[in-house]
Amino acid sequence: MGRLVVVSNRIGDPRKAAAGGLAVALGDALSQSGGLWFGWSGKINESGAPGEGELHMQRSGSVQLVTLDLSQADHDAYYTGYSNQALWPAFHYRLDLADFGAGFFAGYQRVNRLFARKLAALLQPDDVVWVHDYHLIPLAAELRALGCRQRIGFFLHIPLPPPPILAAIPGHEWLMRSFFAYDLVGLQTRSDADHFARFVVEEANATALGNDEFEAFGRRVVARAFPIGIDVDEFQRLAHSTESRETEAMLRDQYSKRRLLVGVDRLDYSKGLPRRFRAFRELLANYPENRNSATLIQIASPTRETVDAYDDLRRDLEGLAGEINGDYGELDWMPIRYLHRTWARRRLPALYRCARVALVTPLRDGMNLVAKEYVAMQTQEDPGVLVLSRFAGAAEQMREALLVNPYDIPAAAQTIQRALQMPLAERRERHAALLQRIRTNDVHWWRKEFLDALSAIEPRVRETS
Ligand code: ADQ
Repeated sequence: MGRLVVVSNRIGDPRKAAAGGLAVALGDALSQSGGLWFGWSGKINESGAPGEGELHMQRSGSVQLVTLDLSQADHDAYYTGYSNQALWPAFHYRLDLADFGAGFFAGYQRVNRLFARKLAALLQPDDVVWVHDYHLIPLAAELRALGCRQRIGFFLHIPLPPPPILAAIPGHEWLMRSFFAYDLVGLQTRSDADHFARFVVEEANATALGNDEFEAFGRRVVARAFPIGIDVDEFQRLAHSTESRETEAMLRDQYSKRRLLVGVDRLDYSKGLPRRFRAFRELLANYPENRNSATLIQIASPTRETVDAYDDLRRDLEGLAGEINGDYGELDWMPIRYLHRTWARRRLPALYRCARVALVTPLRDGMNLVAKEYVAMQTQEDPGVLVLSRFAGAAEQMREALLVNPYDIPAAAQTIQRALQMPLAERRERHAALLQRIRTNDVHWWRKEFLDALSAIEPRVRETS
């Protein structure tokens, strides 16, 4: 295989300790083959012209990190606008929250064209290009228009909704056609892959050729599920860090008489946080033995704060936490500890270890790595229980979790109660099965499966007309 070129909206420096599992896994692959990681620098040039941006190049070992500044207009239309106010809600089944402003779409196209122009100049003929996520769906089409014939793969980290929802997106024909400029499209789950297949066959008259291959618009594409995993070993190593050990000692001391439940999310409406808080309130109301005992620590990191829907959500959650603490709290016990901030990655293992139950209850999620991180951090001797939404991509693989419908609040409360009361033998049995699966299908497996599938595709035979 030639050089690996990874393209994503934001890039991670694989050598930085704070880098997450994804940055580590992609960094590994980039270092092995030598490579390049291309993305937005995170900087906005307020006086910059739309469709233009300055390039920055940096080395991290054998990996070249190339970033691009965006003008204010491009950032607002491409990132805040089309990516996060149109595609993100629509792909999470929330057409009611989607805003398809005309300026957004033009900005999305403009930035993808800009990325393609800058990237094409850096590509070598035998490079393998791996594009990530919904910000960059049309990138391959723009690269092909500039004459790039390299193998190009795409991975969608968020869900792909069923055809009736996709068909409601203005310009969906163009969006779906963009997928056919790739050689390989990776999705998180079999059900996402099934939505892709149904959509292209029903709406784009694609021919299903078998083996997950489709032909339309004079090109062929393979679309298949590659469920993303975590770096189990890296995460377990983090648990030995000084910060993690100190945090664990502090939590065990502070909460020695309580039963801890944990939630760790970005503060996003897809994560189902208000319903989670309501289910927790129902638990306290219906199962009084949990009063003065069960404590939910909810960490919700701020994201996309300029988008109104996120502001409404923040206010909702603060109100709910205040109400529940007011109704049920005691002088020496607060039912909900709600922290609206990012928790240092090195301290996450401690939180997972101390929690008897993890609540991972999104209304819709591509995968959800917190579910896997929680399982990785439990001890075999005395593992905690994962309560997992059936609408998280992770539910397809993690059947031994307690699966819940987050819309059914009384049933969710009942499931949390069941998790809190689960006998040790059952906890061990479920945990062993889950741990084995997340170990086998970890992030290194995911990366290898995807890149092997991409390498197996011969680019010259992809064009059918
Ligand atoms: P996210 O929506 O960000 O990712 P998720 O998979 O839950 O969702 O989390 C990604 C990482 O962020 C995890 O490693 C987690 O520990 C960390 N994280 C989340 N909240 C945090 C907090 N408050 N403080 C500190 N760290 C926090 C998108 C998709 C997911 C998909 C991933 C990967 O939306 O469905 O699983 O990409 O493909």
